[in-house]
Amino acid sequence: MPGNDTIAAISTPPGEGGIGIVRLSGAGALSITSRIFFSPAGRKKEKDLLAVKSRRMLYGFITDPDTGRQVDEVLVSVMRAPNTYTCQDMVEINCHGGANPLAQTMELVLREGARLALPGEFTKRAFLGGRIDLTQAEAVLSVIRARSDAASQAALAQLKGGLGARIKKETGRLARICAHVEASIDFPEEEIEPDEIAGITRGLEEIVRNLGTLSDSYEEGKLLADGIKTAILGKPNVGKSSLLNALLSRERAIVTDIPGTTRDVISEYINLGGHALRIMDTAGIREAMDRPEAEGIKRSLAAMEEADLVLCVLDGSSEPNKEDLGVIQRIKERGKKVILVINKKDLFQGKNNCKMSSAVFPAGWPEVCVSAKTGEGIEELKGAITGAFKPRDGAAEGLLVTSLRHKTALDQARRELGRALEAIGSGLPGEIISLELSEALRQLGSITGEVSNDDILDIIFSEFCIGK
Ligand SMILES: Nc1nc2c(ncn2[C@@H]2O[C@H](COP(=O)(O)OP(=O)(O)OP(=O)(O)O)[C@@H](O)[C@H]2O)c(=O)[nH]1
Ligand SMILES: [Mg+2]
Repeated sequence: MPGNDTIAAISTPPGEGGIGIVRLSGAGALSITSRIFFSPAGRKKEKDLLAVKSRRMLYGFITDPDTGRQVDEVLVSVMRAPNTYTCQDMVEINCHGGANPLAQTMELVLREGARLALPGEFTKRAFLGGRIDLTQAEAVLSVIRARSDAASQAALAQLKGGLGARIKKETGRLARICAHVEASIDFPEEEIEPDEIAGITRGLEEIVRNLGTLSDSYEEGKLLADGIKTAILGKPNVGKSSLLNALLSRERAIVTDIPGTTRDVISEYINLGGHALRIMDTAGIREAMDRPEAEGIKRSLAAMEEADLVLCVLDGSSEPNKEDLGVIQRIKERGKKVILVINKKDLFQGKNNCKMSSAVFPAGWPEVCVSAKTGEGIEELKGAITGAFKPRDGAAEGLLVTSLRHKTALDQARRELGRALEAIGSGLPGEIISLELSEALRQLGSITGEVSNDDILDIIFSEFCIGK
């Protein structure tokens, strides 16, 4: 059960805002607030607050009861257990959104008996109170961090319990099979018939397939959650920084006609067709002229390593040289997903006059001609980028696994089930099969939190902000 001491935190981000919220949860949430809640004229509103119906707001002043000094004009909302975010009594004090009113209100709340909440502690209480499973608790963070419509949608589906329900469905099936196998161990006279063995095998194979579909969705889910990491690569002066600026529609990176202008990786987010793209402009790759340039090129290559997509930029107004071929070769060796961007289209008329011959391009690399200067072809390039990451048809029925923790547990469960299937195939005794099945159940239970331990919970909730 969650602790029932009363926790409090400033739940809104630091800085100035229209309102700022101090949030309390626990058995003392109402009584603590009632002691510092007064009317504008300085009358105690303790009774009003203690008697107010759930989900109502009251107007008043937060006031130091010892000195009568008013701290802020507020609206206080009251939510009574158990139908609240944390399943406990909750109070939210809507202050003015400035550092001082919030800090002073917080100070009074702590003085009256609340303690400062740990990161994610409100959500942890919702989980421990049984209102949400662990996948839903983790989804709260994903909703907060979503950088695109698609990421929000995936996070909301998980928040509503979609992933948890899918896992629980497979867990239920597996638990029934496990019980059946265990019955045959406890009551040897109830030996499993050969056609029942075939049924168990089919059932387990189906579970393995379903878990596999979920696990395979991770690649897509991760791209959604983290954004598609896109590195712009090429030799110096081909227009990489100009391309970044054209994609962002603002002059973010320095552009000059001197080769070797960009020294450091410049990373920005853009939204493309509902997807977030983390786009990295890099230093041009060539034999470095000095140490800073050499360091820059090292970073360009590191950006390529971590990229999900490489935009390989060439200058279509000049012949390819060995520097271009060097860049192409490096990208090819790493087997990266790539789009060839032939830039400076304004300097060549149509493909015929393009000096870049397709002969130097590796087979299968899609090409887009653009002018970073005039903006021509930029929309086509955006289409090519989103086209490269279209979701697979029918993948996990719209559900995406976005957490490595979930994928790891799914894969572990699949391995255990694989071993159980082998054991069945080799006619090994029920005890061994049951052991593998139990371990698979434990792995699935760790995803939803039916099986958990304090260490795992601490790791998960420590990523949250204080006040959520
Ligand atoms: N005509 C024309 N010039 C361009 C285009 N794109 C870039 N340029 C010019 O090419 C030169 C180099 O552009 P940058 O964007 O700095 O090139 P870069 O690849 O980032 O160069 P480094 O940072 O040195 O590696 C500048 O003079 C740009 O104005 C284009 O589409 N058309
Ligand atoms: Mg540059």
